[in-house]
Amino acid sequence: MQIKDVGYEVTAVKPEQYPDRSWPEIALVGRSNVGKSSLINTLVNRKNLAKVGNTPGKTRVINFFRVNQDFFLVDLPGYGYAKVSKAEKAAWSDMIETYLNTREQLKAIIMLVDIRHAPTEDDRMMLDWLKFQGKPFLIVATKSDKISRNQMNQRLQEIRRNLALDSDSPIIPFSAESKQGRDAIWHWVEEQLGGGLPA
Ligand SMILES: Nc1nc2c(ncn2[C@@H]2O[C@H](COP(=O)(O)OP(=O)(O)O)[C@@H](O)[C@H]2O)c(=O)[nH]1
Ligand SMILES: [Mg+2]
Repeated sequence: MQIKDVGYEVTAVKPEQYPDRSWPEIALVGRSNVGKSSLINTLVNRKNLAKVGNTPGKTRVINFFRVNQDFFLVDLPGYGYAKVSKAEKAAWSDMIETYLNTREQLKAIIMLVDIRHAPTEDDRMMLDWLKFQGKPFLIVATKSDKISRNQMNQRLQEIRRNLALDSDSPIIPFSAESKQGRDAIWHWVEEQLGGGLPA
């Protein structure tokens, strides 16, 4: 993907605030602190387009970033952050579910898991939903720079097993530090956008 133009578009907490455009959208989901904002910045070659390392759980909104006047990358609130009230958790999952269940422009979903850790119950719930709803999804195993090359395949297999992924479900190791996986993720995104975009 040739990045010609990227920018922050809008922040939303409810559907009326989503961008009023028909561009396709690729959404990122994952636990708080898993590296969603870092992945967006790495993909678009910007240091701080999406704010990284905010107090975990602080991102209570949906941020839309435009790419090349063609499509949006959508940064959803992180789930699974322990130190918030039940009511607040319910509000977040409602925000995430409303977007995922109703947004017609949503073409595909990237789900992030930390390569070092076993997926959580929240991760499994998200994955069950992804399998059920039928849109394409990609698993990205983040922070791959934190483990050795030897550990890598073992960790990927472990995650695959833990999430009961089909053997044809893609899983890509990624590092915002080394940029490992960046090209493969772009390749997948381009496939989802279906060549309907200008070259
Ligand atoms: N070593 C390393 N740290 C990362 C990587 N990706 C994110 N981080 C760090 O993990 C923390 C959370 O990242 P962030 O992108 O804000 O996660 P988000 O809450 O999912 O948006 C920050 O301190 C990042 O610097 C990575 O690939 N490698
Ligand atoms: Mg973030």
